[in-house]
Amino acid sequence: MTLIPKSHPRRKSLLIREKLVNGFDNGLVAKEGLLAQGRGEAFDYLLGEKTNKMAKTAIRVAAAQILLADFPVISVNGNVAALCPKEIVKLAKTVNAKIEVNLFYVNEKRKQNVIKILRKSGAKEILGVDKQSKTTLSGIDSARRIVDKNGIFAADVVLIPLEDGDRTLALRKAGKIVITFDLNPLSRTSQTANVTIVDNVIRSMDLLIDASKKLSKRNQMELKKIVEEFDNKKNIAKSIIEIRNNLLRRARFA
Ligand code: PTJ
Repeated sequence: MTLIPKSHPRRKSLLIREKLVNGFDNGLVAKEGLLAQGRGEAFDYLLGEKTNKMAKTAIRVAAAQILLADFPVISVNGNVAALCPKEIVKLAKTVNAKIEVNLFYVNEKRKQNVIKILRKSGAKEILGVDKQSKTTLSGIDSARRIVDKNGIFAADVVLIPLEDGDRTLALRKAGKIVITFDLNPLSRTSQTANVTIVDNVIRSMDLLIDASKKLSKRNQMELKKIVEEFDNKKNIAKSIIEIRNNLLRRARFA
């Protein structure tokens, strides 16, 4: 592991990067996952590397939406397994959701490594493992359409942090309510999801757990109101404006 001095101005960001590199070395993260991280870093930089008001609003709505679900499922890929496996397990327990390993770049060995880290983090049941319960989402031709018929396929609400646009679209077409974490407010996933948390998953997963705990005391009517009052497109637009404002502020001092 590279030693990052405590005084380094970009220490936090570099430590997140290290998690991904370690995840890659330990067979959790795909090569493409490192590129996805780089893209995320760029947007995080432009967003000011903090959880903004819009992300906090989306987190609250996401918590309400998951608590309203009959059958919520959290989809875990290589990047998420490297970044926040403990938080995934904690969230699943808090909101009574299933966990499904669902890789974009299909690779059996990597899948086993993801399962191992989730088990080590306390997960008892992990879906997407049993070959007998494999089924396919329509609308995608590649192997990426494979899901678990007792998991994502049956879910009404799916949490898909850092997802590919094609599959997000396929999930929406299959009638799922989709929640995502995506630092790029312009991505197809961000634009297609029902609730988009434009923030670094490593910062906001804990906030989603906290919001879920808080809102679990509310009744269904109150939760529905939170969801109904939310406009995802408007909220994403505010994040894009935030990026513009951050750039203008920097340009003034350049
Ligand atoms: O492990 P696999 O095979 O399932 O592959 C996972 C990746 C992430 C490689 C795969 O789903 C993929 O290629 O995703 P994309 O299409 O590159 O999209 C990832 C999105 O997540 C991009 O819009 C990034 O900006 C964003 N992103 C990257 N890191 C983070 C992030 N969003 C939130 N938090 C991050 N840490």
